[in-house]
Amino acid sequence: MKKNKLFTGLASLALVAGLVACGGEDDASNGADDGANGENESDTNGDEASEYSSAEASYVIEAGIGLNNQHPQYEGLLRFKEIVEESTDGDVYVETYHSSTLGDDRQMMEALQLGSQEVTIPSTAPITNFVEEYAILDFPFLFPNEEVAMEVLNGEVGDRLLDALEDQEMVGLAWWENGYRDLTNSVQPVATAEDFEGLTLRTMENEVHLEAFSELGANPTPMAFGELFTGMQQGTVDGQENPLATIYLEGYYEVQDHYSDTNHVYSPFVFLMSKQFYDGLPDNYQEIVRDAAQDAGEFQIEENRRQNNELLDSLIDEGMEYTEVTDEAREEMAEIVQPVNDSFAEKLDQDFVEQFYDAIEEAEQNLE
Ligand code: KDG
Repeated sequence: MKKNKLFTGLASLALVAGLVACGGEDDASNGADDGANGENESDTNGDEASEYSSAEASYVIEAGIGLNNQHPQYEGLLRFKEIVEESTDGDVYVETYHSSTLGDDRQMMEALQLGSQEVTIPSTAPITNFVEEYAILDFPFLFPNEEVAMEVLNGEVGDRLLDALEDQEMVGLAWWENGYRDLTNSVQPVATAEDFEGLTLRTMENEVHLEAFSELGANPTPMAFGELFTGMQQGTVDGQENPLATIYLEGYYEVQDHYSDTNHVYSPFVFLMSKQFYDGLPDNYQEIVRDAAQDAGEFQIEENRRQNNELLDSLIDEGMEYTEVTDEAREEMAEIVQPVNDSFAEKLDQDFVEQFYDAIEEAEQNLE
């Protein structure tokens, strides 16, 4: 199990503070040799091998993600495709697109709202621009480990967040996992909170991230995921933060020197479907896509955790310098950003915030 090496129990601390204040066919382990941006060039974006065809299907799902075809997220998407096509005997056909071919997270969500794209699976951070409650998921140092996070997300409070998407013309079918985010940069080793000073860091489009990194002394700048590799290559940003699997499989070692296991925030993915499309499916197909998103998600989560846990040596082999971040250093970072969590928590529905922190506490007890 990958733990946030810091704080079992930090969530309860945050609770007090907050409330007082207010299938792929690809080998996913070989990003190193696959050319620019860690991609496997043999892949045919949009048209993965299948015994079915879009021409014979009654429904076609265009599913796009930002990550490349080496990432477990894409493997999960291929598993979704396989289950859906087999269960409907090809009557629902799934076209899969990776590497932001259909746009960045925000553009793809907007396309879902319009009904011009059917599926995307973003990290939760940019969803905050559509449903403000999602901000809570990106509070730094919130979840003590992945199991607690998943227990919370698959419980009532997670359902509440998924239900809230419907007003935004999207249906949340399942929680998938990106994992704990770590830091890379090309300027200096980052071991302590002080080392963030002056670093220009690409962040996702999310106010919590922007404020938290500012609080740490960095210069955060929001940028679409698809522009990040070039941004680092050209020196527009000094660094970025993402889970280890992304860092390795996207080939960031080609343009970054230092990696630190900050584990500063747990990042979930949400499997989103266009509401317009979902509502137009017959009941039995709605059930099939729901179950398929869940089942493919279980596979994705397992594979994602395996890779997040195993890829450090490969990253070092590629020449990145690894700086281990101690629990004390994480604790200091957490203290510095806690006021950001508290001020965002104050802006949200207090009932929801309380329910959310209670759910973390309960999940911790259940999983002890
Ligand atoms: O496919 C998911 C990506 O589009 C994105 O959400 C990855 O965490 C991410 C980031 O840093 O933008």
